[in-house]
Amino acid sequence: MNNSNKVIFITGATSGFGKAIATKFAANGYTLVIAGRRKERLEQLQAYLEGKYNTKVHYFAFDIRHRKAVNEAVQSLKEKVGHVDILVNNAGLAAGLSGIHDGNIDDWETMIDTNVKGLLYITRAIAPMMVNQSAGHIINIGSTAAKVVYKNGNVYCATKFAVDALNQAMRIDLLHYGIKVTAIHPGMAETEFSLVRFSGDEDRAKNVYNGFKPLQAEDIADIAWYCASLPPHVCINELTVTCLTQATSVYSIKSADLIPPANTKD
Ligand code: NDP
Ligand code: 8X3
Repeated sequence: MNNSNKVIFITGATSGFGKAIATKFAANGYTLVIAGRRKERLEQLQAYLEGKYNTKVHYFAFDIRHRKAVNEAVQSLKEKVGHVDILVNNAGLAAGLSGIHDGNIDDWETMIDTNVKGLLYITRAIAPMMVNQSAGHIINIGSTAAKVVYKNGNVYCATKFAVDALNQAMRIDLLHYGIKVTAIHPGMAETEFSLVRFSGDEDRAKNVYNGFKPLQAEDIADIAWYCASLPPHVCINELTVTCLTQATSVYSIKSADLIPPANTKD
């Protein structure tokens, strides 16, 4: 199918889910707009995807926390690309894992400014384009942390509860314009997420995923693709997805705890 006139804008495309979603949609012929702070990674991904999939990739390097930078990037996007069919609000992070009584307030501000305010800045800038088109799809990346709070997750979970609420609110506010809104709420996935959360401590980050097979970024990209390629009259409002061994933010097991098939000879 020729999707080259379709444009997807993905925030947080320099790694993890965003990069995998960019790759998936490039492979399916979309024109891409990718964003993140790390310009070299955006340049590399642009060159790789354009070379491999013969599709057009635009990139914008900016910090989603800076409203002026967001608005400038979107203005430039309007001039270069003209329209956006799909917005993936993916950029986000957890910083630290501490009690409400001893958490780092700078970390709290970083998470709120990125996961909530940054998402709002982008949405406020792009949604009017979709409203003018009376068409579009916003995919918000939430988390299992948007559904169930876990110990020391306090502010990260609060930002993701906010994403859940905003997802529901967007669906209502944009309903009359034929704009789809979908939240994908992933559980534990091995990306750079834990490395960022634990300030580059590789051992601590790896340890989060020890003893089970976590979600991979490509799993979320496949799901985003599925949500985006449904017939026009079908909208997935939200879905929660975890690996086999995780039920919620607080209930997960190791692969070794999976009960093998009963011995039929007994
Ligand atoms: P990664 O750390 O691999 O990717 C995060 C992306 O967000 C990067 O591309 C990063 O780009 C971007 N980003 C972070 N801060 C900013 C900022 N201030 N301005 C612009 N871009 C920013 O993690 P994931 O792929 O796992 O995370 C993607 C989303 O998924 C996040 O919202 C996260 O909360 C959520 N999530 C992750 C889960 C997991 O277990 N991995 C599970 C559930 C949800 P750069 O640094 O270049 O700016
Ligand atoms: C990221 C998954 O479990 O670390 O949202 O909160 S978790």
